[in-house]
Amino acid sequence: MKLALVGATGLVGEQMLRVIQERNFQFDELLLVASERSAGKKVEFQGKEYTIITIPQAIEEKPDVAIFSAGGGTSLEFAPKFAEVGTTVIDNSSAWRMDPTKKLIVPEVNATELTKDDKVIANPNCSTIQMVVALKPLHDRYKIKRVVVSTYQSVTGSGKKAVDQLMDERKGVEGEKAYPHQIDLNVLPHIDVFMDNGYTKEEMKMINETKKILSDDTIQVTATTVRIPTIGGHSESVNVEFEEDFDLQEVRSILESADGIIVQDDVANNVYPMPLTAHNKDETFVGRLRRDESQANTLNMWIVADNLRKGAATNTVQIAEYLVKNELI
Ligand code: A2P
Ligand code: 11C
Repeated sequence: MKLALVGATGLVGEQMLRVIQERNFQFDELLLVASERSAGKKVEFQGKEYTIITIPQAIEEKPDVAIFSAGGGTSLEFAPKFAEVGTTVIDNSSAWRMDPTKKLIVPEVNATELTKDDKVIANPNCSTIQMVVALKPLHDRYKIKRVVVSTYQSVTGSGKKAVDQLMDERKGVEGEKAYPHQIDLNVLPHIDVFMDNGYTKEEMKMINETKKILSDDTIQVTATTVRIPTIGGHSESVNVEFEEDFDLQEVRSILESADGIIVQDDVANNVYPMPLTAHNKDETFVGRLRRDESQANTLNMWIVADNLRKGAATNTVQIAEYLVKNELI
């Protein structure tokens, strides 16, 4: 198995290497790929020194799997070129997600859709992934009618430049800006670009990707996505209206037995999910489970996950693990 990591020097790429090591994902050969700027640089991984190569060099090597985390433009241009030489691409950008010919996969939810013919597989947006992990088992039992979500998202979702902006502002030093405003001691109701309908692209991703992953266009979703000065992970306040009524104890036990979820819900002892405690973890954490007393059949919950892990690197590596395990590459 020849594995290529495209965007190996980025925040998600670095996290991919950690996840590959921790999960002991097996490969025979590893290609670390980045832009011309990084080509030739040395990176140490599992006691071995690797030299960063460029995308054209990696295509010549015809890897079996290429995990992409190098931005949408790079994916649009190069994922098909890898596919042409027989590589299965798992792409972390938004480039292919809503393409009807491409699968949008969260392993706990819909990995069984994958076949040998899927040469470009899309990894969803981080804030969508953690939400659908929690929604899926509840949707199966009570059928979701409508979701209202507000997010509290980590600066790590915007890449290295944004983490530097937060840290520079903390230290009071001038530096490059990833956001149009100060982020330290502030909250920005603005993630990605604004669209004609007044929503941001991040909000539209949550709306459209959720329907595609759950294979149900009838689910109504509305979202407000917000950047906060934290680095551990994304948090979400999620209000879900079901077709059928639920029992809160049953909701808790469904979530407790679902794959990839840890329920942290003991308010008497101040136990609930937080970015600080979800940081560097692969699971999705769910808490603050309570009935919405203003409306029938409606649940409130709080969902937190490390956006660079389950929201990106972990989900992608899990897709690769599924492909290997089911002999789809
Ligand atoms: P590089 O470090 O050489 O710029 P982040 O989102 O954290 O900034 O990371 C982006 C990642 O995508 C980096 O590894 C970056 O490499 C890589 N990248 C950006 N543009 C290209 C490109 N045209 N070809 C290959 N890798 C790219
Ligand atoms: C953020 N969700 O937190 C974004 C980052 O479509 O993969 C990931 C963007 C994407 O800013």
